[in-house]
Amino acid sequence: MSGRREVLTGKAKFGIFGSGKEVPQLAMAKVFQKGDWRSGYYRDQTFMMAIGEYAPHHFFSSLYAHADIEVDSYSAGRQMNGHFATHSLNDDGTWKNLAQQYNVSADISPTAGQMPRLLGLAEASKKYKNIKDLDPKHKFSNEGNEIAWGTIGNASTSEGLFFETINAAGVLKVPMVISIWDDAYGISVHAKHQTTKESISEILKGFQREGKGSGYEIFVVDGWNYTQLVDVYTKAARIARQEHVPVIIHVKELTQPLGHSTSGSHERYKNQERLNWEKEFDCLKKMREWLLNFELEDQDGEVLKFVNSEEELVAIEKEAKKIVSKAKREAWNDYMKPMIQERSQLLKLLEKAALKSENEIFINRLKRELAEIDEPIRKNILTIGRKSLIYLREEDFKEKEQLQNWIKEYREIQQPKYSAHLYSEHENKATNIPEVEAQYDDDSEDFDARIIIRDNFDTLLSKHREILIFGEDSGKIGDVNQGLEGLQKKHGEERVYDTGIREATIIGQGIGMAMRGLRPIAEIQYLDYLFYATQVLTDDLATLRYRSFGKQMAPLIIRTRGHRLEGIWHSGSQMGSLINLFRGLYILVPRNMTKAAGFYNTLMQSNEPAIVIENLNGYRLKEKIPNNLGEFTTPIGVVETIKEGTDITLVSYGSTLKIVEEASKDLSQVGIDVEIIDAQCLLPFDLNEDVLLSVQKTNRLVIIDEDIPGGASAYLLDEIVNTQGAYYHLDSKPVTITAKAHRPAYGTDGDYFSKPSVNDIFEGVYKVMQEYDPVKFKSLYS
Ligand SMILES: Cc1ncc(C[n+]2csc(CCOP(=O)(O)OP(=O)(O)O)c2C)c(N)n1
Ligand SMILES: [Mg+2]
Repeated sequence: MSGRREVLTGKAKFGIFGSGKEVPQLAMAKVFQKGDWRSGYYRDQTFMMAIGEYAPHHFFSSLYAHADIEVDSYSAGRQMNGHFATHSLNDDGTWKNLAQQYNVSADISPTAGQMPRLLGLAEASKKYKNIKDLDPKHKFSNEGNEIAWGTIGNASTSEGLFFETINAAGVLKVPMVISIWDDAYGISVHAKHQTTKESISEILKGFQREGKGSGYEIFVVDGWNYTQLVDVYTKAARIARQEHVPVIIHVKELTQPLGHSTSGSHERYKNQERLNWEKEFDCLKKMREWLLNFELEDQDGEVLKFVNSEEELVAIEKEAKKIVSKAKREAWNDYMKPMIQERSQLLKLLEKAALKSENEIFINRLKRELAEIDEPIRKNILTIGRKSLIYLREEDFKEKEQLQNWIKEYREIQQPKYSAHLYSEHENKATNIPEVEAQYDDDSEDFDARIIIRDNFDTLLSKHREILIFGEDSGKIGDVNQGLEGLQKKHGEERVYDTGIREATIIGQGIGMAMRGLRPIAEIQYLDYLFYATQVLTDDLATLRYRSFGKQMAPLIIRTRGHRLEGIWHSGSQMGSLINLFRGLYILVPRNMTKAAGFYNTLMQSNEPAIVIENLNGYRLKEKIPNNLGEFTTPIGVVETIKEGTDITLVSYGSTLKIVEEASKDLSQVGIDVEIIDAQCLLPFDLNEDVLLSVQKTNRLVIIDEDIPGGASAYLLDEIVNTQGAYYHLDSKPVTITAKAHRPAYGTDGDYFSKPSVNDIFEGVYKVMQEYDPVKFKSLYS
């Protein structure tokens, strides 16, 4: 109720609480051990308090979105309240000892989005159990004894991710216990619209194991019955921990006493009968009755009780309310204090500047406006400060300079609170790993390029025990292109293995295992099928470091293949969508297998997530095998000039570069000398601004892209022209040559008419030169 009031009085924007789900969470907390993991959702407030990771002060601080990780330790105010997390990382980015602490993976809001990651968290236990010496210091695991505990609302089990995870965990046989908090509703929508037969345990019955066979143990229990809950949770923990058998606990008969959130009331969608039942069966009310009536005779015949009378219980409740009220006051004061100080600093500077300014009246008006705000926040402070500079723009005096400096500095201090930790900010961040060139023996010969990938993975698997590679067809046959040929046999089925066809949970496996100190390489067979996992990638993986303010990470490497393919579902070219949705990951687009292998080697020296898109049509092309496999690196965020030239800069990436190179030969025949730059990485792009240097020389720019118009080419153009400032050096309009707006048609002609061809590139570049010098370069078509 206290939290709700903070929203109603405007101190907090929104609130979502754990009411009606408290008692089963106590039972879960009882059996949750150090080293275990939770992957759950916004209702788990009681659980978090019961394991000691959520105090009343914290409860209010996160409601106010206190932007300080020491205060709102879940997200430093970046997430709504009720999104929990513990810290896996020290301030310097190194791992804490996860085996000796309670672990809560940072929650996300999309319903069932916690499920794929849960699978990986549970699978990590299996790896720590089955792979010898994987964690000799027991920093991550105690021989795989940890359970991954999932929680999910009844309505959220309607999501595909829930069913995909249930099936996959049954196949993998991992120590995962999923609790379903069933209050018969999802916001206002009743179970009859959500779940067949209105019962999730009823429809999951086919997963129940029989005897020693595979499958789940499934429990159904009433959420208000504390003793039964403790019994069920004790059994569930034993089965999952000791037998590595997944467990489902369907916790029924829970309620929504305050409705879903602060956004609405449940009287709007429940009838009187249901409302009466909810009052009667509120789990706290039932537990209170149980506490009052509890009696147990010990060996000496003495009767043990929790409380002796109703009055004693009321006194405890009163005391609890006092603690909460005090915490609320303190949390609010802690939240406001720095901002009140910051406001007075600005007010003083405004006052001084006003005295000198011809616009004194206006500045004083702004000052008054700020001073009159009861509870000023940073937006108020900066809005006024920045507006004042408009009035001062034509004046020049010391006090104005002080004001300007204060505003600049204030922004520099405040902005990171909201923007830091999208990527690693530690020394070994991926973009800090230096280039180590591939080296070759004098007599090195050309081989099918897949061999480089394969032998490089072989070296990495030998070097790093914590690497695990998995995906559809990755195990037995060593991937569809044989980049992993023979590696399962050599490194074992626990380390190189097949999965079902279920992209979202393949990524989930990777995220969860990466969060527990392993180095998974999850394979998505073709780039076009990555979209099944898009929600998991964009909502969970890409935001993890950001949403936990750098306190959690999942250094997952995703290996896929695409580039310049044919057909609607096999085009391999949707880079623009990745760039837009996957900020927080690195998007790497190597032009050949040596470059790709170099990226894997770079990533293994760092601890950040990335997607490497190999060229599907490059595995059988010939490349020489470097003699420093596992060691040479491709730097991240660095472009490479693959042909120098003077007339025009061409930027492209992936296997389109082969076509660009071909076109460049034709162009040189007509006297056009192009410079070709391989972008190599789309996120981040060209940190050294080498393309700018090239444009300074050529004064012309063409971007060639296999993606749709406005896709990755628009991004590259913006980066080069706006961010790098190439605009100032251009003598011709910059041009993008892209695929058509539709998905590519199939077949060779489909490709020719869908994606940029050698002709398209020749003509596009020629046109730029023709416009510049029409006498030398005659029009091709008129
Ligand atoms: C993918 C997605 N769709 C919709 C929402 C909005 N939403 C938030 S909670 C919720 C209902 C969830 O109900 P349930 O799973 O039963 O959990 P409960 O809140 O009842 O505990 C919905 C629809 C969301 N967060 N994510
Ligand atoms: Mg519900």
